[in-house]
Amino acid sequence: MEKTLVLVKPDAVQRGLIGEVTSRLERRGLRLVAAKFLAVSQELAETHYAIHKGKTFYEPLINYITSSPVMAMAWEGPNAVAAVRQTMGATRPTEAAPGSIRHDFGLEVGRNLTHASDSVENGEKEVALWFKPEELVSWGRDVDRWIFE
Ligand code: DAT
Ligand code: MG
Repeated sequence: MEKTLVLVKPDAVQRGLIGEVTSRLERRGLRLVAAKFLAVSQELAETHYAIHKGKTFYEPLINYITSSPVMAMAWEGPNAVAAVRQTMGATRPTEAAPGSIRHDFGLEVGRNLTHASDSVENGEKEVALWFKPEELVSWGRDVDRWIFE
C-alpha cells in the first residue's frame, strides 16, 4: 500500500490545527499507520530537507521546522501521495486551491502549515527516515472495502 509522510509543522501545531489536519486526512479515507509528536533535531531537519541545501530559504526553513514541536504521521491508501498533496495544496498558500489546508489556513510560503511527501519514492524514504519499522502499524478497517476498490 502506498505510504506518505505528513508533518503538521510548528505553526500549525501552535495554532491548534493538529486535529484539523488529521480530521481532513481521515475524512478523505486515508489510513493512519504511525504518529508521533516530537521536537525535531537539527540533524533530522537537515536530512529531511537535504534537497534544499544551498537555496536561499534553506536556513529559515531549518529554523522554522526546529522552532517548536511537530506532529509526524504516516498515512496510507491508494494514491496516498497525490491525495495528500492535494489536500495540503500548493507550496505557496496564495497558489493553493480553495478548500486545501494551505489555502484555508495560510498566507506565506514560510508558514505553510504542513509537509507531505512529493512522490511515491520519497514517501517510502521519508516514512523510513521519521519512523522505525516497528513504529508502523499494519492494520485494517471494516470500512476499507467501501473506500479502497
Ligand atoms: P513542499 O513543502 O510543497 O513540498 P518544497 O519541497 O518545494 O515544497 O519546499 C519545502 C519547503 O520550503 C516549503 O514547504 C516551504 C519552503 N519553501 C519552498 N520554496 C520556498 C521559497 N521560494 N521561499 C521560501 N520558502 C520556500
Ligand atoms: Mg517538498
